[in-house]
Amino acid sequence: MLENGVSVVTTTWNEQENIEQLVSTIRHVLQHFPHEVIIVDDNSQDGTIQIATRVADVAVTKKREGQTKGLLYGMQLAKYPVIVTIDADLENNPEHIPDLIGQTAKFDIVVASRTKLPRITEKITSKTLGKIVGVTDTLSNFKAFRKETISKFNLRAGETFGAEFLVIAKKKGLTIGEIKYDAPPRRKNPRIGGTMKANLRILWALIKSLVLYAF
Ligand SMILES: Nc1nc2c(ncn2[C@@H]2O[C@H](COP(=O)(O)OP(=O)(O)OP(=O)(O)O)[C@@H](O)[C@H]2O)c(=O)[nH]1
Ligand SMILES: [Mg+2]
Repeated sequence: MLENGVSVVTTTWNEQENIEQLVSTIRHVLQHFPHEVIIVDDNSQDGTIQIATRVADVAVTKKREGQTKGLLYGMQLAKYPVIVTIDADLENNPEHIPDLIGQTAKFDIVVASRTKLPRITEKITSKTLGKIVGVTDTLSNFKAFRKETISKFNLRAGETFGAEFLVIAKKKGLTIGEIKYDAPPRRKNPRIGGTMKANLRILWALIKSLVLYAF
């Protein structure tokens, strides 16, 4: 799978401090294989796009639409047969990419699940949706899948931190596998909005995903 090439897609919102390290780790991990890094930036105000343009293979900037839409946008630009999506803030360690891709021989979609989910709302969401989609971290956007599956993903719910992706996969009869990894401790406060807002957004994502699954 790795031999045929990998497109790594990430989205950024004010990731100026992290983007260079992320890209250099990805390149190091994939140094023996054809690969590209695609960065979709939502008009960050901290100069992320300037760094992204220098270090990525493809860097695009667009209006603010959230991570979920950004990932879908980036996937559509991918040129290799396998796609990996990853957060840019170094919470998803690129060292796990080969392991993740290895599992795409067996599953249509492979999710890298964190062994510990820090927020109570993440635990509730993953317990509930996990029963449907069969993975323990349903909000993980660290995933691998074949490019040909993208055409099936007509995301409708807006921001669901990746949960809608898995719900659609399940409804379309795609197989979903997972690897588990220890994520670094989460920063004390979410970068975007406060803790309360982050929890509400997660619960809202759960409700939208359940509705989409039901109808
Ligand atoms: N393009 C784009 N990327 C975003 C947006 N919001 C978040 N991201 C990126 O999506 C990834 C995950 O976002 P985070 O803010 O770290 O979300 P999180 O990991 O659930 O929350 P934290 O606890 O704050 O780390 C990071 O790479 C962000 O830069 C957005 O509106 N647009
Ligand atoms: Mg994060």
